[in-house]
Amino acid sequence: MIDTVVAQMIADEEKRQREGLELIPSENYVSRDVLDAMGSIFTNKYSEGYPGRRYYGGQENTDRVEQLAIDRAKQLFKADHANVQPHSGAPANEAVYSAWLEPGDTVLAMDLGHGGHLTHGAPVTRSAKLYNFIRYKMKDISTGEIDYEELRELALKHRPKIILAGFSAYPRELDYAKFAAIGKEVDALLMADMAHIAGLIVGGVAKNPFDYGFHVITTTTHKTLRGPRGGLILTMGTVGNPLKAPEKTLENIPTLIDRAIFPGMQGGPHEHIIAAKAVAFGEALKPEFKVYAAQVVKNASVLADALTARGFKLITGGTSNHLILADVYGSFGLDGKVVEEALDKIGLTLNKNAIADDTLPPYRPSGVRLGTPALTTRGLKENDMERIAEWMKQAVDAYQDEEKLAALHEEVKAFALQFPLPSDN
Ligand code: DSN
Repeated sequence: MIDTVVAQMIADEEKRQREGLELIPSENYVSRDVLDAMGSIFTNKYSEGYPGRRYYGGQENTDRVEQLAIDRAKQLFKADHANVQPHSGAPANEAVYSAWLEPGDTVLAMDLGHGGHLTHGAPVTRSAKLYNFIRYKMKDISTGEIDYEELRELALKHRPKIILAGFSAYPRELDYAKFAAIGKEVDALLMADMAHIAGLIVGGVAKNPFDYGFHVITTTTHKTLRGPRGGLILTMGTVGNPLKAPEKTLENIPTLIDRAIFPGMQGGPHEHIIAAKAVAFGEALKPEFKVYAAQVVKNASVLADALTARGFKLITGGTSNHLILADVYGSFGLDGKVVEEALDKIGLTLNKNAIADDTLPPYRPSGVRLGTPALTTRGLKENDMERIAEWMKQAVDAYQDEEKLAALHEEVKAFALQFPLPSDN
């Protein structure tokens, strides 16, 4: 690389990733093929529109690569249609809202403090200013069970146009059949934001909301799905001409969403990222990906037990997916920021996170959130989880002891270096 300044920054980041252990549950390591596609010459091309219906010339290759990404995504999720153009998860969610709602319409979504995502109606977002978000919660924080009775009462009272199942900090599986029954009762669009667990769904270790009658799935492509940073919307229904406005019916959802993405919200799609999505979807279709997804869940379960044995109080009492939420304030009297910083110092990366009905503020919440997708890609197995839990406990105990933290950091580094990055191949 000629720009040595940026080259140095890239080299430093690679070193950080190589020498540390990545526990942020929304992060992962992509393959060399995914990296190569992202860095490909497709970045030079404008291609507004969709395959076969573009507004610029020279689309013989973009059409092929985008169609391949669409076909693979449909196969992975058993969907009627896929829009592979969303730049990331937030615009994917906004596109669904804009396709189906009028300003002032109501959405019933999971409370942010109980695991929901910012784009599910946090007051600071653009969507929350346009639409009316009502929130459902867990019934019992010790098990994580959603309060489906309250969810139904809220749906009957507020008649939401969308019922949204999905989360960014919830360690249990949702009961999609219950969501679907309630959605049917009030005639709502059933939307699932599966950004965190998309890789687990296609890997066969989490349920697919389409099997329960959901109409739309949104996801990012870079978390458990292990692709480039981007978004994806999957739909059931009839695919029409995106250049013509169809009637607003559930059957027309694929076309309504295509139109909401382009020309509604975005201009030229990022075809280099779409090429990388096609590569990642191809990888996720291979049998090895099922083995990976199963190992992610096994590792998370063992890590949750190992942390519990060391005094970490886990929200919902454990995990059924890739994600763990620990109440470190309740466990050790240290807030999430202190714990995040102590672990950063030893090369274990995770994030501070609010817990349900947190009494501490968002920048200094009671919890930390961690998970196993990236560790598993790196090749770590169940036995290694004990070691990680032990390092976490030692770092918490020694959070003010810089010498001890430095010694732990050396141990983590020596261990991490035994596991190559997938992009080394
Ligand atoms: N930032 C993502 C996560 O970590 O869950 C969601 O937007």
